[in-house]
Amino acid sequence: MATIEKVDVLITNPTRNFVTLKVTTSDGVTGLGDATVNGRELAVASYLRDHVAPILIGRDPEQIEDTWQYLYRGAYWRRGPITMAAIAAVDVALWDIKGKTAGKPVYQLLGGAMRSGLLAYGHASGADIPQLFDSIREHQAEGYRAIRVQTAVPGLGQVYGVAAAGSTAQSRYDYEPARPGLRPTEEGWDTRAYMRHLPTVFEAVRGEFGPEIPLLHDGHHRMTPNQAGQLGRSLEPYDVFWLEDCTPAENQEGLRRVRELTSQPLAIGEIFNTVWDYQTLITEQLIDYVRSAVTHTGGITHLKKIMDFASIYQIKSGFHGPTDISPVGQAAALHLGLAIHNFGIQEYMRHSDETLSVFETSYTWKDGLLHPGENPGLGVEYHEDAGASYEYSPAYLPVNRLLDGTMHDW
Ligand code: GCO
Ligand code: MG
Repeated sequence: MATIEKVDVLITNPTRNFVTLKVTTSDGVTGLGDATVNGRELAVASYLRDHVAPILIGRDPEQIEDTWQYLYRGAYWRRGPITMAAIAAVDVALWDIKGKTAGKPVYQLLGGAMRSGLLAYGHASGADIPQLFDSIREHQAEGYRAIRVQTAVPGLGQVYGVAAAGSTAQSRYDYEPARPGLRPTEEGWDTRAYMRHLPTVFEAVRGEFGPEIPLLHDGHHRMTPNQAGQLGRSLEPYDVFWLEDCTPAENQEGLRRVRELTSQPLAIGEIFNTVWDYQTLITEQLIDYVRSAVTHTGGITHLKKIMDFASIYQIKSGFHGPTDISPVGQAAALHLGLAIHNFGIQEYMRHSDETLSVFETSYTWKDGLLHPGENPGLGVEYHEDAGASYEYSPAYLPVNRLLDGTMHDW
């Protein structure tokens, strides 16, 4: 029997920080897992290096579920983004190894392909309507068939989801919210101004681009349930595919109020870590899409359980896929998305060329659809020399204040 012989934590910064776990077996097979938690990267690196790597050595790499339970129950301190990202990295690396050992892509081990490709959406944004239209057209030219729409809000400065003014098409395409530096930058926020403005944006976009194209929007945790219900109602005429993170959903029951007020489809979960965060949302059908990333939700093993649970309630996937999910995390999401019945849509932002020089991927993007490819395992190679040439440097997500200075959700 092969055993786990070596566990390495690889940190790199090819335009943004990534933490990657590399597990090597006594047969020389390697597996990769993404352990990147944006803005808190070194905490997961230490968790893995100091507390997980030593207890993995000598274990059977084939025992994925047992290892998952060993790390989850064995920690005693359950859940949380750091623990669950660390467990996810191990889990995904073991699926990669299992695939390589079997000579099959991971999606085959999960039950095989349910579809020929995965519908993906990209991030269009603009400081004003003409810039937004340009950005939507650029996305359409890149092949996107579904597009997320974010704009600036009159009277406010830089806000979530909008690439900095004057950015080139390429940087607008690669919008990235974490900023390098030793402290978070601060943004200003006014929920009422946002709620007044957003329906006018969707009216303009539907007027220009017609009724067909799926349009999405991210509220980024900023509204109360009542406000979210009001916004959802005002978006109903524009057939918005989903309104994401309309409230900070720690209080799952709060979504009951949103559902009372609007039939607008809702997506939640990019900051969740376990099935327990979804329990009320799923059993009461308070959401339509699960937004988790494999990276932040305990890996393929746990996210598959969440999706099977969600399938009973006709809730679909909309896995998190911004640039802070590494190509390894993205590949894992694609294998899972291809194999589950209740796939909905996949978020997809292309990584920078520097990132792709460290992580060589084999997933494909064609006619608006992603596919994980046919290579055994996940299909991602990590070039360690290239990775080592990009040193970690601190970067933080911004913080948000209301106009009177009160700290608000970012
Ligand atoms: C999204 C997310 C991201 C997050 C980012 C934080 O919907 O893609 O909201 O933009 O803000 O992943 O690290
Ligand atoms: Mg989001």
